[in-house]
Amino acid sequence: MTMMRCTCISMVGMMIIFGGLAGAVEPIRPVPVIHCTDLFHPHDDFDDVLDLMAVVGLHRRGDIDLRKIVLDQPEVQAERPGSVLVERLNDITGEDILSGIGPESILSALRESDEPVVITIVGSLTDLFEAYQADPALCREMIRAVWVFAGDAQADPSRDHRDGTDWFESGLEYNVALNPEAFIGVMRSELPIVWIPCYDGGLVHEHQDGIDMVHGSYHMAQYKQLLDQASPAVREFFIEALSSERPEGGLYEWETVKEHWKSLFGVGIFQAIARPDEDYPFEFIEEHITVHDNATISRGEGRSVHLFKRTDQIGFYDRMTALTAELIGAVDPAD
Ligand SMILES: [Ca+2]
Repeated sequence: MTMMRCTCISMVGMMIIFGGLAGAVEPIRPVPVIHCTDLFHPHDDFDDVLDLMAVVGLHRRGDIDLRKIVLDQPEVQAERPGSVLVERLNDITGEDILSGIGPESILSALRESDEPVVITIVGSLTDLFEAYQADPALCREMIRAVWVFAGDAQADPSRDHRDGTDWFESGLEYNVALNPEAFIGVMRSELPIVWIPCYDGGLVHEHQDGIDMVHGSYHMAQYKQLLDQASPAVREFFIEALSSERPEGGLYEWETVKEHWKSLFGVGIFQAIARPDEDYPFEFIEEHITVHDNATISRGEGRSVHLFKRTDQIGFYDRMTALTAELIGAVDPAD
């Protein structure tokens, strides 16, 4: 993001919403982060594993202080615990990153924090919504910003979503459809919101649909590029985690999976939490939104949010892939 271009947002406002201002070479104070995710093992969507690797990479690099991984959907966690993957990365890195389940795991991390925390959400908004309902004063005081990776930038997208069709005839984006009430509640809350819609105009039917988006984070990356700076231990973790989807068991061959492409939504964007002033293929603009009762959002009037916007549509996929590869490369093993 180019700070100078964001004339609509004051520098002071950006410093509060984001982590602070610092160049690439200057040491920065790690920004405390709670990462809320529908990470399961075996996974539903492997992008949650890559998001985890990205936030752990930021933690290892000292950009963020990853206070907790909050694991969405307790009933699924009981069967397919995402905590397994957090613990494996702890083993590799020597870190002791905590994981937890349910709204209390957010509230306890907020109570224990000595400064306001950034919350990132890449699954349903259930846990934060319930935490906010239980203790709105604590959330208002101790949450610096909520980075919401969910929804569609258009209230009535031209290409339908598959999910949540009982809420909205064209369907709701997947993370919204997991719990529309929670999405509505958080987006209407008094918490500062950084909104990163997953899509802009509906699902991707053709390659060009993904390229044309302005406010959607959707992008495609090839595994060999994402992992090109990964240590052998991290690549082994990646192959084991990805292979958990194989009904026949066993491990994928790297030579085969490295050619595969993956759709992603968060990953490299997390870098802007602590380093908002670097050169990214995106920026954040001030936008006013109205959150409708059917969990769609229209832009132009209503509450203020910081909205994700691509600034380099042609280069977006490649530059996002390079950003993410850098973060995965930072998940280096313990010495
Ligand atoms: Ca997810």
